[in-house]
Amino acid sequence: MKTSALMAAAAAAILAAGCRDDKPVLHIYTWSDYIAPEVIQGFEEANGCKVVVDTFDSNENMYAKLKAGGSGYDIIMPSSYFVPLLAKEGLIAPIDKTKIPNVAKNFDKSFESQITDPDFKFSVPYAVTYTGIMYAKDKVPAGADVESWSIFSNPAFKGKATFLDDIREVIGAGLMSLGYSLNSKNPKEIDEAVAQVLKWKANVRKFDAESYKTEVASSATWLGHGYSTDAMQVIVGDEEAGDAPRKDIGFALPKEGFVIAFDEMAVSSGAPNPALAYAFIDYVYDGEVAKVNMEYNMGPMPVAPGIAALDDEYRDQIVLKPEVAKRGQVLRPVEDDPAVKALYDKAWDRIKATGGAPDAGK
Ligand code: SPD
Repeated sequence: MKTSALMAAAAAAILAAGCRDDKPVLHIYTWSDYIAPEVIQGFEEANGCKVVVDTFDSNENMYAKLKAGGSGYDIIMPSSYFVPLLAKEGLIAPIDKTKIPNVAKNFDKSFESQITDPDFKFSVPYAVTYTGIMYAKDKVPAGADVESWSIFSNPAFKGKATFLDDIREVIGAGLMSLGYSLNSKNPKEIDEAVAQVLKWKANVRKFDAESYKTEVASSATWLGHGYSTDAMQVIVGDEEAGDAPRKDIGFALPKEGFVIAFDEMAVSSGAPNPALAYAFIDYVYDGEVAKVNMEYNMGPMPVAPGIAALDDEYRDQIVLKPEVAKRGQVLRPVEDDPAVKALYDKAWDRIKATGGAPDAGK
């Protein structure tokens, strides 16, 4: 049977009308692979609603979209260090704590020093990621130290390394490798960090905050500057999807220091459905929901009963050991100071404009 284009369009329209329902919709704007599908489904069933998730790959891109207006999002998940800027610009609304009782009940205070808004005035902490190096074990030459940022200058990785497309992460790696604070506001230190990153850039085929996850897994990339949650999801594998653990892939947190970055849940100031937004924030602070979410994410949420309930096989991979955690540095805001922001923006422009290895990824 042959169907004309018009008939096909009519059939599609009838089908769409038949499928339409009037459920309320919660729109979430977040990072990729960051909310367990079971959590979304559980929330939809419990609240008779539909959840639509859109993703961003950097705080800067998220901010640009919000500034352009008309996003229609209810919940936004900026990193903690970005919350002051969004609050200052009126892009997120003050939190009504009376609507999220699970947060006061279950927040794990041991994470308090890692967040920017400990009174939850504009945001509620969601989860934390650690930034390090995801690598293909069989490509690391004998004697090379994968626990050091300096591995990015090893010629064995020419055209096979990637950096996150993220201004604070990249400049921060440069700063920490030189022994400076991740949150430096010192122009001389930032200049030195740029020079360091440019040395590494001779090996780097691209800046990308998402593709390294699958590319290290397929050996298109051998060294990926990346987030702990993304790397651990690949390394541990998705049991239910039948993916075996990847023993050939490693993730290292460099000895010179690594980034600790909390991501938060904030209610958009133009939220079409703030009631559902609060219901979602409260839902993910339930201990059992948080456990499921953490075991999907492979990173900690500051939800005490959720951490207590983690299966032993996952606990060691999700919760950092204190001796490792002490090497980490928490990303703090610099973006709300226009002079410092301009310093970082200029440094980033120089990094992006200079050098780089030809794309050897294919
Ligand atoms: N796929 C999850 C990525 C989460 C990244 N969070 C931290 C970003 C700070 N630059």
